[in-house]
Amino acid sequence: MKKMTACPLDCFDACSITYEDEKIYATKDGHTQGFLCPHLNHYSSFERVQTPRYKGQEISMQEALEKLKEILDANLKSETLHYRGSGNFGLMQEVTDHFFAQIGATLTNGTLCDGAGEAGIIEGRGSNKNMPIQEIAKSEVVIFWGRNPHTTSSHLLPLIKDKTIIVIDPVKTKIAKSADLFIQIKPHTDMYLAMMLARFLHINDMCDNDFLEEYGNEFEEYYELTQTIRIKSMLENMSVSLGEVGKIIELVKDKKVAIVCGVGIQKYRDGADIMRAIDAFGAALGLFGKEGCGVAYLGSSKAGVESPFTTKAKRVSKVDTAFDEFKTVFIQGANPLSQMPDSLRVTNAMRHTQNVVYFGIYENETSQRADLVIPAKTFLEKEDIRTSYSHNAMLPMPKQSESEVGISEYNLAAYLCNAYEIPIKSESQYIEHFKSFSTLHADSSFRVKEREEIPYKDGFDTDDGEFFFLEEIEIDKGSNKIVLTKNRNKKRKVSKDFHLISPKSPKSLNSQFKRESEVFLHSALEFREGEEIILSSSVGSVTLKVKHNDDLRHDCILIYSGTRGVNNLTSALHSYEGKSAVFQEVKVQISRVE
Ligand SMILES: Nc1nc2c(c(=O)[nH]1)N[C@H]1C(S)=C(S)[C@@H](COP(=O)(O)OP(=O)(O)OC[C@H]3O[C@@H](n4cnc5c(=O)[nH]c(N)nc54)[C@H](O)[C@@H]3O)O[C@H]1N2
Ligand SMILES: Nc1nc2c(c(=O)[nH]1)N[C@H]1C(S)=C(S)[C@@H](COP(=O)(O)OP(=O)(O)OC[C@H]3O[C@@H](n4cnc5c(=O)[nH]c(N)nc54)[C@H](O)[C@@H]3O)O[C@H]1N2
Ligand code: SF4
Ligand SMILES: [Mo]
Repeated sequence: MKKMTACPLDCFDACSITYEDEKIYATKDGHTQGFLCPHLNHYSSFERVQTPRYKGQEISMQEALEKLKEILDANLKSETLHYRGSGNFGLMQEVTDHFFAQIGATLTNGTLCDGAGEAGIIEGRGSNKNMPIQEIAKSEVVIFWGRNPHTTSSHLLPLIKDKTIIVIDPVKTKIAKSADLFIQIKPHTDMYLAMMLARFLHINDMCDNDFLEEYGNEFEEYYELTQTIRIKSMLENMSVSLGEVGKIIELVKDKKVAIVCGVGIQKYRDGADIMRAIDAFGAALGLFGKEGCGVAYLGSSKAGVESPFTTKAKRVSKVDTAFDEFKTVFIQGANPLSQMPDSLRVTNAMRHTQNVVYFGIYENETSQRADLVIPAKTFLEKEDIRTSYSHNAMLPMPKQSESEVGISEYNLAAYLCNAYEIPIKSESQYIEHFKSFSTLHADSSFRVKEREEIPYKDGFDTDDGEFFFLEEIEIDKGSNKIVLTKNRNKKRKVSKDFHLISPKSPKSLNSQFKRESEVFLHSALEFREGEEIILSSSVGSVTLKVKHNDDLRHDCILIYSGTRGVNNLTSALHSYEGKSAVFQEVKVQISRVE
C-alpha cells in the first residue's frame, strides 16, 4: 500500500514522497511534481553503518546504550557537549537536546549555514519571514542571486519556466546559461552592485515612492550612502559593466520581481550587510507585502512552530567549538571533521576529547574518529514530521518500514531520560504537538498556521514598522594580478590570490552521498586535468586533482562542500553579525611540484 512521507534532507524543496514495495516515489501533486533528485532516487544504494562499535569493536545496541550511559556517568555533565548538525531536518531530531539540556550539558548555537544573511534580513525587516516558492511562481522576473537552483532547489525550475531570468553569480551555472541576463560578478562584491542598483533606481525615478513613504522613510539617507561608491572604479572591481547594471534596471521595471538569494552571497564576514543591501534594493522596488514579489532566502524551518522540548542550556558556537574543553562530545546528524571550517583545528581539538560519540547514518571522518559509534535509523524507519525553510507545508513522516539496524533519536533519548529519571512524553504526543501548529489548506496539504504566504503586508517587524536601511559600509577595493613564476624549489607557483568558491554539489548533500574529490579551475590557468596541485590559504592546505571548468572566472577556484580537505583552507572566524561560518573569506594560492 502506498504511504505518504517526506524527504528528510536539508534542502529548500522538502519534497513529499510515497513509499511502496520498498521503493521511494515522488508525489505528483504540489511542487514535488513527480520527480525527486539523485540523493533520494538512489537512497537505498548508499552504504550505512550497520552495527554499533566501541573503540573499533562491534557491540550490540543494548551494549552501546549502556556504554553511552557509563560515559555520561563518568564525567561532570557540564563537561559534556551535544553537537547536532543538519543531516536530517525532521523535528524529532531535537528530542535529544531535551535530554542533554536537562542533565546540564552544553548545547551549541551559531551556524555553519545561513546565519550571516539571516542577521542582515532581521536587521532590515525586524524578522526573517520568507517568500515561499508558491509566491515565486507568481512573479514575472526572477533574479537568482548567489543561488544555484539546478543543484539546490530543482523543484523551483518548472515553476519559473516562462519568466525573465537574471542570474548574478561568479560561476556560469546551468541557470546562467539560459538566463536573459547573466552577470558573472567578482565574488564578494554583491553589496556594491546592490547599492548601485538602488542608486540607479533613484536616479531614474524608478523607486516605489508610495511604498518608501509608508515603509522606508530613511531611503534618502541610504541613497546618500550609495553615492559614496565611485561608480567607475567599483564597476571595474565587480567586473560588471554599466550596460549590465542598466539592463537589470530595464528588466525589473514595473514587473513583479522575486529576488531569490542563496547562501553564496554571504559566506563572508560582512555577509549580513551584503544581504541587507540586496534587501534594500528590494525595498526600493517596493517588493514587500505584494503578491509574486519579494526577496526569498532561507527562512527558519521552525518558524511558527514551538518546540515541546526543554532546550534551555549553556551554549557554545558551532563554528569554532573548543571540543578539547569537553570530556564527552556527542555528535548527532553531523560530520564536523569535514564540514566545520578549519579542519586541522577541529582534528586537533577532537584528538584531546576523551569520548567522542557519533550518532549518524553514514561512515565519515567523524565516525572514523569516534570512540563510540551508534547507527541511527533512516527517516523511513522512524516516526517524524518536518517543515521547510522555503515553503510553508508541514509534512508528516510516519514510519514506513521496520529494520534491525540503528535506533531512532526518540528511542535513544527515551532510554537516557529513563536512566536519569528525566520526564519525557510519548513519541506520538510530540508528533501531535507539532501537528497542532498546522492547518489543512485548500490543496489538501497541511501548512504551518502562523506563516504568511505574503509576509510584510502590513509593514515590517522593526520597532516603527519601517525598513531599516544600511547606515555605513566599508569599501574593500581588492586587487588581482595573475603572474606565473618559477621559484627556486622548482615549485611552480601561481603567485595570485584566488577566490575560493565552495558551493553545493549536485552529487552530494554536503558530506552525505556521493562526495566530490577535485578542485575545479579554468583551463586557461594551464593546469592539466588530473594533475595534483597544492592549494593553500593562511589557514592550511590541501592537495587535490585538477578538473577543468570554463564556467569559472579566471580568478576563482571551486571546491564543492563535502570534498575531503576543503575546510583545511577555510577559517573558523565568525561573521560580524549572525554567528555564522564564513567559508569563502579566505584567499587561496596554488603551487605544484614539477
Ligand atoms: N544537491 C545539493 N543540494 C543542497 C545541498 C547540497 O549539499 N547538495 N545543501 C543544502 C544546504 S545545507 C544549503 S544551505 C542550500 C544552499 O543552497 P545555495 O544557496 O544554492 O548554495 P551554494 O551552492 O552554496 O551557493 C549558491 C551559489 O552562490 C554562488 N556564489 C558563491 N560566491 C558568491 C558571491 O560572492 N556572490 C554571488 N552572487 N554568488 C556567489 C555559487 O557559485 C553558487 O552558484 O542547499 C541545500 N541543498
Ligand atoms: N567548504 C564548505 N563547508 C561547508 C559548506 C559549504 O558550502 N562549503 N556548507 C555548510 C553548510 S550550509 C552546512 S548546512 C553544513 C552541513 O554539515 P553537517 O551538518 O555536518 O551535514 P552533513 O555533511 O550532511 O552530515 C550529516 C551527517 O548526518 C548523519 N545523518 C543523516 N540522517 C540522520 C538521521 O536521521 N539521524 C542521525 N542521527 N544522523 C543522520 C549522516 O550520517 C551524515 O554523515 O556544512 C557546512 N560546511
Ligand atoms: S530535491 Fe531536496 S527535498 Fe527533494 S528529494 Fe532531493 S534532497 Fe529531498
Ligand atoms: Mo546549509
